[in-house]
Amino acid sequence: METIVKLIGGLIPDDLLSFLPKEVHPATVYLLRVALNHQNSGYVDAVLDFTWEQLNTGHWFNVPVWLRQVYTVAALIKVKLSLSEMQDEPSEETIMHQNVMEILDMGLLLGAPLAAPAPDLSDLARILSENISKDVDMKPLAVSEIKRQRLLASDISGVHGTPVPTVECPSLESFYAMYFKPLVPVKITGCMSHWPAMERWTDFTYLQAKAGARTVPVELGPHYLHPDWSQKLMTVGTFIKDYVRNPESGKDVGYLAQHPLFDQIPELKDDIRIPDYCCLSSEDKNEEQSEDPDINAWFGPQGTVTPLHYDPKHNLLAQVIGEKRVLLYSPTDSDALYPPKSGLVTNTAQVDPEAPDYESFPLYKEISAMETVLLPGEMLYIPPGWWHHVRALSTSFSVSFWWM
Ligand SMILES: O=C(O)CCC(=O)C(=O)O
Repeated sequence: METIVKLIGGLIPDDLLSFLPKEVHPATVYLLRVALNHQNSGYVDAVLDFTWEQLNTGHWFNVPVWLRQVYTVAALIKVKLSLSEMQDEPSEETIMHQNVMEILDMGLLLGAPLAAPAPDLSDLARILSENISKDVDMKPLAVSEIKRQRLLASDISGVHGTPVPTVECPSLESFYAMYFKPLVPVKITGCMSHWPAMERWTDFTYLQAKAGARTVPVELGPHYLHPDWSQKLMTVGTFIKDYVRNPESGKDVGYLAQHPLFDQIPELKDDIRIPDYCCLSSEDKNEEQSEDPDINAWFGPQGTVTPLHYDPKHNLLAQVIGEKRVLLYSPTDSDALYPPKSGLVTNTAQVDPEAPDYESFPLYKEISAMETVLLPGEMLYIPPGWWHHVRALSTSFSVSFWWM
């Protein structure tokens, strides 16, 4: 216990207020100063709560970075105070470790990095996680388990499509000329065998050790358009135990969907490889201008569904564990998919290809889909603007790479 307090405490300097951005409100500085001087968590909780409210009002896109930095500083102060409480109450060790882990993860999810030499929350989280995840019983996911519970694409109701073309690990030049430039979807095989994740992630003991104690947002319910859909924060360990391992236990379908897990837990990034194709660009960019792709994790049991939608970026959806059925529609068919004209989800079709309502959406009868089943080790190139509908046929872990 003392080691954790020393290891983490030693990385958090005393002058945390000096990392606050200049835009911070003086009342916030006052509350944080009182919290530090009087070792009083109540004051920092107040700052975390009202900053949380501000961060969750309006579009995330419009939230200023400085406000997120205020959240990070408050999270660090909360961690510092919790560590000194831990010293006074050694009997509560395990609960306190988990509490500190949660504060760090909330800081990583909502906050923003501070200028050096401020401590990096992901370093603190890694050190703590290495010390608290080991004692949970988590068996490997046997390949036979995946096979047993697998659904066949032909069993899915609704429409089916013509096969998406498949190529084996094309050269950059041929991928560019045949698919990237003309914006043609393609399934790419044989390009992921060198990813350590292909082996490591089939072992849930491994995922538990690396990520079990980490808090992540999980989507609950049939899919994000459904009225019963919600989101809940939980640890990866709880998610695996209650939603991935035992999905039949009567709870909602749980999906760790579109989550930047590899930014939150950089150790897991060592298990994947950014595909070379992500260096291609449709715009004239030199090497310095090209950015790393946005990398997201999609992890869940059989039956997760991502409704028919499109994204504005190039996408490689890489399948690590299990199988997914993907339906694709061309951007030229957009009208026949009836996306709402206004609101938050104008990139999502009203048509459900698994239960099409031809009366309400008659133009949908006129168009046809492309279809593929992604197997472990396969990647699907989805060009910008192409509509896609995704259903997991088994327990599944995919990684998407979005880039411009
Ligand atoms: O795998 C999924 O469920 C959806 C993936 C997706 O929509 C994407 O990568 O853009």
